[in-house]
Amino acid sequence: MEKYYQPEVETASVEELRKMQSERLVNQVKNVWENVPFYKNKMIEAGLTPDDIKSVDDLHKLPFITKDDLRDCYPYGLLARPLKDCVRIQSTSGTTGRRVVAFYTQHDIDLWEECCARAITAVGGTNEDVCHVSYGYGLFTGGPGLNGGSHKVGCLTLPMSSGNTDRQIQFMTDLGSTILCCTPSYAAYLGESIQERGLRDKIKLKAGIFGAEAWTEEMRHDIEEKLGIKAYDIYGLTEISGPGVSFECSEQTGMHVNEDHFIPEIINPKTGEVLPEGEKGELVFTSITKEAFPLLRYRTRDICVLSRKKCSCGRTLIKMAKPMGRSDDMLIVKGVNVFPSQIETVLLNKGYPANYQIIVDRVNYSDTIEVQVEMTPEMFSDDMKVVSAKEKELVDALKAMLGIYAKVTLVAPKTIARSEGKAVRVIDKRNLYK
Ligand code: DLL
Repeated sequence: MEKYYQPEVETASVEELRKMQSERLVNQVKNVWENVPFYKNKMIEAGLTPDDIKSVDDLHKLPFITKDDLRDCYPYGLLARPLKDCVRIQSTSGTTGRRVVAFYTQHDIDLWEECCARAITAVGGTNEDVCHVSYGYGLFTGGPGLNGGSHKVGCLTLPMSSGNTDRQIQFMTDLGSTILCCTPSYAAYLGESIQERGLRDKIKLKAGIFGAEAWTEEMRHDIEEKLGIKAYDIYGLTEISGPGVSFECSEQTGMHVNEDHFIPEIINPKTGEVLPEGEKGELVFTSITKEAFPLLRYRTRDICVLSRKKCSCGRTLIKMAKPMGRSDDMLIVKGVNVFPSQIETVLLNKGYPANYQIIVDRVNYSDTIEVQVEMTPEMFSDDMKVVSAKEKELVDALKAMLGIYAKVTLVAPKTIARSEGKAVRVIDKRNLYK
């Protein structure tokens, strides 16, 4: 029997949902008009007042908001509540200049945790479960979000955070973890480590909630087999609250969007035109219940498809497919958001020419990133010691910029293929989006 955390919403009729969305949208638009000068100015520029937004049908009139807007408004420019009402911040994994800081009131945290509780309930979680949370804790939303959801469901919650695989496996076997929450890469790695240690019979896992990065159906089957579980997807982004914006159910064919809090739209990323259900385009969200940090028509840059096809789980919430790519050049490497432009900045600052290539791969379920950089004829040396020292200097500078290790290989002048059109800067061998 399918269980729901909030059946009155999760199985509401489409009409009921639309009514709820319309009321909340109208209130949210009034709220930002009154409390966030940024939105008021944007609406005035677009010739709008709050009276122009009477229902979800008017949503398309509102201007979009982008990550650049968030950066320009950093840190407090989009706050819709006084700071004294805010109790938490979370932040994206992006580094200097690209960091996004999201604010939460206690009410915002409660609603976010409810969204995560819906996800846990959808995979069969109850107060009899032991929920092992191996997403990172801290500024990243993964750990705190699922931790809160697990509490709401009443699971015994293990706030493991990421890393220390031996300890993870020990707690998992000693305490009988039944639900695992982590990135799919880490789940696959844990599966492998458990098999290597011959402990497959000692674990009691039944389900996993895996997200924060793209993963394929092949990877799902591999994880399911290695861990003997059902593997479910979960999606979210810091800007819109964190994990639990959408979640997979027993059907495992896409994620139900928590539409009572986040209205999804699909747009043509080039023209901004809203596309009909079933068409592929960029996913846009409007947060209609957020108090501290409401975003209206936020462009996620994730390429996706929405579907209202009837779901066998009984939920009526619209479903989004697994993201199929991005409309910008952001890479997610080891769970960290990386923009090629950040890498270019480091290279240029260190006096290298803009002839470089970024090669991303996944080896044993762990992401790797290599930057091949051409030396100028003046820098060129065939003394290995000199070259290694230069490579080390770049590795350190990239680590400081990105927060992760990137291998650097310096190559002789004119060895990186020149392109006749746009330079091919990134070779992503992971084939994550199929
Ligand atoms: O990754 C929030 C999260 C934590 C989601 C734990 C799920 C589980 P950010 O670090 O802000 O937030 O990164 C958001 O990650 O725009 C997508 O490109 C990507 N992403 C998140 N979930 C998925 C998924 C968290 N299930 C960005 N499949 C998003 C594919 C995903 N991509």
